[in-house]
Amino acid sequence: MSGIMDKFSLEGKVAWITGASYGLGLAYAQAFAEAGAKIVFNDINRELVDKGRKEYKKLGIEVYSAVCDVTNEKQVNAFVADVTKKVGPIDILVNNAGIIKRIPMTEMTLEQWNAVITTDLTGPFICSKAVIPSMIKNGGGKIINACSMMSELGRETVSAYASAKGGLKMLTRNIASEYGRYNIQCNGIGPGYIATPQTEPLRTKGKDGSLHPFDRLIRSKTPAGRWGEPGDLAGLALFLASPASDFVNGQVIYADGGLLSYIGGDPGEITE
Ligand code: NAP
Ligand code: GCO
Repeated sequence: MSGIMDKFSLEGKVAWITGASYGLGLAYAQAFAEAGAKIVFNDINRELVDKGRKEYKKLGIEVYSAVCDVTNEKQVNAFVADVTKKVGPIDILVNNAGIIKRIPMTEMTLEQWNAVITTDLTGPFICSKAVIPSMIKNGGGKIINACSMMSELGRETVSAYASAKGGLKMLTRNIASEYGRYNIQCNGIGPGYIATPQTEPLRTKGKDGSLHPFDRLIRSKTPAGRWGEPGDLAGLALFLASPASDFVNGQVIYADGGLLSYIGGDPGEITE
C-alpha cells in the first residue's frame, strides 16, 4: 500500500525549469532530481548554460540543457521538440526565467518596459503554450509560474516587473481554468525576498560597512527577520510539481517568511 510520501515522488517525470542555471531555478531542479525527475533546463546564453551544467555536475544531477530564449517562440518550440525526442514529453514546466529593471516609471523607456513584460509574462505564455498539447495527450501535467511579492504589492521603480508578475498570477488562474479539465494543474510559487544575484543590489552593504536601507526594510517587514534562501522554496516547489497537489489549481502559494501578513516593524531596530 503506497504511503503519503509516495505522493511527493517525481519518478519517471520530465521536469523543465526555465532559466535554471542558478538561483531559485537551480534549487527547484535539485529538489525535483532528488524526488526522481529527469531535469531539463535552458538559459538565455551559452555562458549561463555552461555555468549551470557545472553546478548540476557538482550536485551529481544529470541534465539535458540548451540555450533557449523564452521570449522566442521558434526557439522554445524547437527546444521542446528536441527534449521530447531525446528525453521524453515534458510533464512539469516551471516558468522560472525572469528579469527585473529597477527604474522610476516615468524614466523607463518603452523598450525597457517591453523587455520585462516580454520575459516575465509573455515568456511563460510561450512556454506553457508549447507544452500543454503534449500534457493533454499524456493525461495531464504541472505548470508552476514564478510569481512574486510584486504579484500582490507595488513599490517604487518596479512598475514593469510588478505588472508582469501580477499578470502572471492571472495567467496562472486562466491556465488552471482552461486546462484543469485535462488534469493539468497550474499554480504560482510566490517567493518572498530571497538572497539570489537578482536581489544582491538590495542587500549590498555600503563602503563604510553600513547596512543597505532596503535590507533593513525587508528584514523589518519579514516576521522571520531574514531574507529567504533558495532552499526555503524547494519543498513548496516539489509539492506543486508532485501528485500531492493534484487537487490544487489556480493558486499562488507564498513562501515569504510572513511578509505579506505583517504591517512591518521598525527598520531602525535592525542594526547588523
Ligand atoms: P533571476 O536572476 O531572476 O533569473 C533567472 C534566470 O533566468 C537567469 O539565469 C536569467 O539569465 C534567466 N533569463 C532571463 N531572461 C531569459 C530569457 N529571455 N530566456 C531564458 N532565460 C532567461 O533568478 P532568481 O532570483 O533565482 O529568480 C528566479 C525567478 O523567481 C524569476 O522569475 C524572479 O522574478 C522570481 N522571483 C525571485 C525572487 C527573489 O527574491 N530572488 C523573489 C520572487 C520571485 P540572466 O542572468 O542573464 O538574467
Ligand atoms: C525588488 C525585488 C523583488 C524580488 C521579488 C520579491 O526589487 O523589489 O527584486 O521584486 O525580486 O520579486 O518577491
